[in-house]
Amino acid sequence: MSNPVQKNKEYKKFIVDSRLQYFKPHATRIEKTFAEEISSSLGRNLKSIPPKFFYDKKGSDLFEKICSVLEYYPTRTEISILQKLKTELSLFLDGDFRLVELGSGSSTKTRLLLDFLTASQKTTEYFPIDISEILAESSEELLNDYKNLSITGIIDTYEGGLEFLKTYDDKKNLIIFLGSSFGNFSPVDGYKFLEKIFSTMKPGDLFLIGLDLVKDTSILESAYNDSKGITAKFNLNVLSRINDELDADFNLENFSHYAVYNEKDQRIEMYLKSLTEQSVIISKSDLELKLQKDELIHTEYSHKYRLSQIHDLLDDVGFELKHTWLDDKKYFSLTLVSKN
Ligand code: AVI
Repeated sequence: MSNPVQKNKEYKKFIVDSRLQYFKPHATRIEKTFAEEISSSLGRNLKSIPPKFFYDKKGSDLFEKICSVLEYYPTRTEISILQKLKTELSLFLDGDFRLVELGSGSSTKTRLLLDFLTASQKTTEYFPIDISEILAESSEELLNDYKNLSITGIIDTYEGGLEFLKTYDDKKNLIIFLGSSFGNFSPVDGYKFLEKIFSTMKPGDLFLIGLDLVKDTSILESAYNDSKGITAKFNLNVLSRINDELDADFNLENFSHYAVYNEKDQRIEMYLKSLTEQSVIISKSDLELKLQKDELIHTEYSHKYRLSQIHDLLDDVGFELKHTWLDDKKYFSLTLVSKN
């Protein structure tokens, strides 16, 4: 990355060339450290590890693999909807839009939208918001492939990036949040997050959200218990990460992956199950963790929705519904809303 050349409020601006720039917050923000978050989430009676910690380099690679296992239908289904949606999107775009993506996303999905936007606009700006600096690698390929594209990356949390966008300029934004990542929030946090997106948007901006739908329990449970065991590796990898980064002594052989669908709460619940009574030291969190045999450490919720719930939720926040696209099997949805 090049040298910082300009400051914008509490962000530093890094100009790489005329088509690529990044903003990164100064390190002065007070955020809880990994060690502190693990100390409080594993120090409770009902033990948990926040799912955002899945995504170190190995975890992100494993997630990429999950996306192409046979049982995990969401990614390929969402791609199939995006393929048919992109031409219909023009009905809802009046004028030029910047593409703002929460998460730097799978390039296949981003590219489907960029294909359409760069073909129909003279120039297109892509604004990925992502805490990981992986942005740098994918940007180069995108700039090579789309000559009328420029990229402004925000290396920050989604909330931080949205706050940044709010006062950035007057251009119209098409904000996308794909992959049913929204389903990993708790309902309360999810609602707050939608309010945050809504408050960021100017009248005329659009928001496209991809959400997984309620379906047969067997299909859902297979998607999170794939036969190749990739999801299990992904789940267990968070313990390796804690071992490496927080100086802990989890023995991965003493844990198993457990994922089950809770019909009442409409969510896959993912846990790590302790296979024996054991104690684990997490040095940097200053914690001695005591686990009973069969005790569960919660690692993720993945909520599933009914169409009416999606529409009610978006409506409650204040969005105006434009359109929902589905695949033939009605497994997955993409909903476009606006702020008027
Ligand atoms: C990132 N997120 C939407 C995935 C999901 O389906 O909830 C994470 C995942 N966990 C296990 N498999 C995939």
